[in-house]
Amino acid sequence: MAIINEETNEIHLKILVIGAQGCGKTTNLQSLYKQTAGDLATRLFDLHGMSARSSFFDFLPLTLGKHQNHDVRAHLYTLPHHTLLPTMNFSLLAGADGAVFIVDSRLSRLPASEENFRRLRELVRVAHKNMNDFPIVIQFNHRDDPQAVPMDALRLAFHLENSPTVEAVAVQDIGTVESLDALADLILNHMEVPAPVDAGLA
Ligand SMILES: Nc1nc2c(ncn2[C@@H]2O[C@H](COP(=O)(O)OP(=O)(O)O)[C@@H](O)[C@H]2O)c(=O)[nH]1
Ligand SMILES: [Mg+2]
Repeated sequence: MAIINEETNEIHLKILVIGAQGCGKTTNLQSLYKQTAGDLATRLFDLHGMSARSSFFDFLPLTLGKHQNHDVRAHLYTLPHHTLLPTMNFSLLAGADGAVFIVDSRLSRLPASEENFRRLRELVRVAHKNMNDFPIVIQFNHRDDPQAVPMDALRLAFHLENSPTVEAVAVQDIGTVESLDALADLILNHMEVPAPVDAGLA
């Protein structure tokens, strides 16, 4: 769940980046890291140097800007595809504020993305009971592939009510920041934020 620290006027969001193997989860985090590195509060990990660990999961903390006079900090986690299973990820998902679900647009990867989408819906139902309570942005990545499935077909296959969609080419930094921004907006717009401590001075 989001944590609001009223002493430091910070909001901490926990965001999952999920999708089938090879869809671009790590690349999304690398792209976000690259584009926001100047604003990073903490540089805990060098993502380029953690290929061994990234087979388990990736983690990226970053600062998103201000919301109602609070600094918004996001903690992004990616999960490898094979752990997107009810038993292992129930608590991770239950504690998350939202997710970017990445669809791999390549034709040959469609079955894997569809299987992941099915599992995601199952997990959300178990953890949150109602899909509408859990903000999800659907990112269609690998749009530069010559075999990319047309967007019309993808939008039909991967549709969630209230979920914004973003087209992306994560290796070219296209759509990565946009996806995170869209998700942060969804989460923050549904959150009750107390007046900041220094509101009187602002
Ligand atoms: N051409 C292209 N390659 C991409 C794109 N996104 C990721 N990749 C590449 O696809 C491979 C798998 O990406 P990765 O982020 O490791 O996938 P993960 O398994 O979901 O973490 C890597 O070689 C990336 O450089 C994209 O939009 N276009
Ligand atoms: Mg990865």
